[in-house]
Amino acid sequence: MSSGEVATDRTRPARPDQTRRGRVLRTQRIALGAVAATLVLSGCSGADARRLGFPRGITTDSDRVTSLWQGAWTAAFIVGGIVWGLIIWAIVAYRRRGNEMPAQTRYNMPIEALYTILPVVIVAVLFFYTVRDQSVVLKKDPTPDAHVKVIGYKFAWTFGYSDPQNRFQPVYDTGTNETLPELWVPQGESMEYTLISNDVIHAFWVPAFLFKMDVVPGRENTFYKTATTTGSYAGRCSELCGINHSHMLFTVRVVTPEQYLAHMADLRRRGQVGDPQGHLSQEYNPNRNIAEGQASQ
Ligand SMILES: [Cu+2]
Repeated sequence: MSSGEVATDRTRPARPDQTRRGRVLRTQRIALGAVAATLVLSGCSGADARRLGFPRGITTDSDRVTSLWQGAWTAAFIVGGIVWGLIIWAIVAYRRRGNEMPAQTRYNMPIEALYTILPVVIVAVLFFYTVRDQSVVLKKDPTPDAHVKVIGYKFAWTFGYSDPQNRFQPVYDTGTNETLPELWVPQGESMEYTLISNDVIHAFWVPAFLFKMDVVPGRENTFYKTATTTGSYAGRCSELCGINHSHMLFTVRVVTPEQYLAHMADLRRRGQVGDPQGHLSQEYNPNRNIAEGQASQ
């Protein structure tokens, strides 16, 4: 290029609207990049992000519970956005500009009525959806396909299976020193859970069920669930029940109905027949599901 050809596009000043658009586009690109990087670095897929931190549910009412969770968070984000916006607007619009005392306003009836009525409306809407979904999730099933009695005690679980369809006689399972207690669940069958505590209040929680319920001494709590996806899932106690509460773990194994029946036959072969009550204190060391020495760590 000769010295006479200096006046190129590069030296021509951009029009103000072009510069502004460029800046907006750049900001948008950075924001999108930041969102994508957050999702990738946190190992989050689009579906994971849409669940807002909820685990993937594996029962027939998972979609309903997930929607309730998403709806509550959406309402919270909208209210939060409006409140943060108002705070920032007030900080900027009414920042100190001199030593004069600003006009003092009080007893603004429309505003006072608004911030009294609006929270009541928000709580009423959240209450409506919670009660609607809770009544479905806790609905009694008069003809369940399977039944398990869950006994919680310091600091383990025992599961006693009986069959409303009379395919097997009652059997029970308590886990071993090496393995956590296992709760076997037949896929696609409605299972009745009866929760019993032998000592203090525990809480039966399977995160993949998107559900937990207290296990209260002197009271039988019941719920029904139909698991749809086979696999192994974590289960735990979610009520601080004593010194080894954090060790009160179990594994949920959702299997096909055939595998479920085979496992029941297996428990019978092992002689674990009858009601589990009465087998706990003699057979079960409270820390039996924890390896030797681990309990003191
Ligand atoms: Cu517990």
